[in-house]
Amino acid sequence: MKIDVLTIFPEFFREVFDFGIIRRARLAEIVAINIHDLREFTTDKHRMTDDRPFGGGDGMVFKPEPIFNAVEKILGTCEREKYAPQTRVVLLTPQGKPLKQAGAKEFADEVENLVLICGRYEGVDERVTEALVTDEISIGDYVLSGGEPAAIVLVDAIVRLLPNALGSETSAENDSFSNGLLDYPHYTQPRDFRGMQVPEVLLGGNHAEIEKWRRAKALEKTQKVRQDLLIKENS
Ligand code: 6GU
Repeated sequence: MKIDVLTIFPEFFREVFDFGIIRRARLAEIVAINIHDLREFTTDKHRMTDDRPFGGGDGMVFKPEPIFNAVEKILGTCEREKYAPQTRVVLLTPQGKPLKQAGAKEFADEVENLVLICGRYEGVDERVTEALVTDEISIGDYVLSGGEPAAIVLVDAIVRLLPNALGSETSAENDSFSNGLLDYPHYTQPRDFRGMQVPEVLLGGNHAEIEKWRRAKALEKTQKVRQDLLIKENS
């Protein structure tokens, strides 16, 4: 998968993709991630990426031109209808569709070329959404000052699901959400830590009993903190 990120803060991404699973996936050429400075795609003297909103109101709005120029350079076209297959242009915005594990999985399974536009809270010229964007995504019901942290979250959620991104010692199958439940509790050495004991069932080696216990704990946890996961079908 190739991922191109459009941002006014390229420095924000300087080291975040240099660690752990994402680093390994990049080195193994499972994914290539390119960060683009939107300012490089401006054509005016002051290299302005934003301007005041028509109709008045607070805040600044991203101008369409730098974003169109950037997408045209990256994809060879700025007409959504002419994108190559398996290409998606995502606008990160609090107005987007909430990101879920199933959505990340769909991207990992189907997308070859991913362009991420980091919006800003005040907004992006609507013509970007109309002509370029295939998906608008939000990472949750709270406000971030820009789409950059959301782009990092989205990249992480997708890359770890790409084939061979996780080592054989880890697996995405048992992750929270992949089965509609939160994960079960984990314990490691020592058995007795400051008087706190590892549950007896985990020490016995009875794998059927261990599975049963884990399932019960996952359900209990989900019941307690995320009842919505049990009620609606939105893994
Ligand atoms: Cl994608 N962007 C911003 N600015 N705020 C958010 C968000 C995105 N998702 C949740 N809040």
